[in-house]
Amino acid sequence: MGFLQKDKQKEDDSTDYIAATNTDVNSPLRQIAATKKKRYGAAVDGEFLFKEKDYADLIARECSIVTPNGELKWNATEPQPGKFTFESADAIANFCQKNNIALHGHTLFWHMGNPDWLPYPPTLEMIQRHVTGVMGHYRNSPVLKSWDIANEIIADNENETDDPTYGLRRGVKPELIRDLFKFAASVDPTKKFYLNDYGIEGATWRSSRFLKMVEYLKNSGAKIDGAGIQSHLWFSTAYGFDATGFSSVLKRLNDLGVKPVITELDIIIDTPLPDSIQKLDQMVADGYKRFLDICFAADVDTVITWGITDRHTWIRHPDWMPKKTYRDNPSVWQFLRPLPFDENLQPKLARNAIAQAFMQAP
Ligand code: 9MR
Repeated sequence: MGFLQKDKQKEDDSTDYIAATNTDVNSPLRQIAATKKKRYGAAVDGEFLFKEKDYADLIARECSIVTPNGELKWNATEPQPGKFTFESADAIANFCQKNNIALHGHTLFWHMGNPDWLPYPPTLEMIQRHVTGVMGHYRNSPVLKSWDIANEIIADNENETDDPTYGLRRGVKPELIRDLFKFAASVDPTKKFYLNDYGIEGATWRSSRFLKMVEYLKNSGAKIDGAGIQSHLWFSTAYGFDATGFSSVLKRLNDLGVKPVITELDIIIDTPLPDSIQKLDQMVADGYKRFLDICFAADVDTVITWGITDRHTWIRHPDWMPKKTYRDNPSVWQFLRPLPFDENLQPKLARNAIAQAFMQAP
């Protein structure tokens, strides 16, 4: 029996939890996650979701939450000043509704994914118009439950900021982010609000600044419910993972009453690369298991991978990603296997590792 041929899951969350009592490692990840009152999901790309039925079926089967890859970014929703378009984002929202999947809104504020006319940072006036238009459109959505209010506001590194305290990107002031969060709460306080960032999965310069910013938002009375920990993780045969540092980031967030949420997980294997695809897949799987065990020990309840299949992954694209041809399969892309399903949508060791982590979660 093919892995994908089982019936699509159409239950609502509560029936997901009930149906979840009889799961095994091959059950849909959304159901396995539900046995622990958790969610599994993926970033989806509308461009493929409505063209590739096998991909859409896989998303519907496995996911209880999805994030649009690009459809809710500023360049998609407000391509001209004050002119809003929601066609592609709404198509994803409708898909979610049909398949009983929650939608995570990504993102209202970022330095990328913007139309050319938009300065960074935008003025507060531009931000308010944007937030009013976009959050307002989804105010009554039955599926959209959470927003990345701001994404990647911390500078890439300490040489690229004029702000030693919060480490914000040049030109961004903490007050602007506070005002953005406060304004968003005036438009739609019913959703969960996240501050989302990368490179905070350990004791790093970025994670210490991120935590300070979370604290600042809390102390200034802004509504902030969650911290989006993107988790584009890099592993290699040469270096490990800062488990202790990551655990303390999670603990600090929990202590602040800001829920850590894994928003963009994928695993990139850096050079030196292992010498076979099998070893590579095992490394990726081990990475998932190791990382998720730490997350679940800290009570994380939502895990979103950035894509679900190696067929569609952002890491194929940037020039700076490591590239290597394997002797046993001379395709230049073979080493890029960061996600739970392969290019043919067959489950990989990584999928099994994610399932095991959910099953073993406290
Ligand atoms: O995966 C996304 C890619 O297709 C887009 O071209 C790019 C720019 O909009 O954004 C990618 O997604 C990013 C996400 O929005 C924020 N964190 C990093 C993700 C990978 O680059």
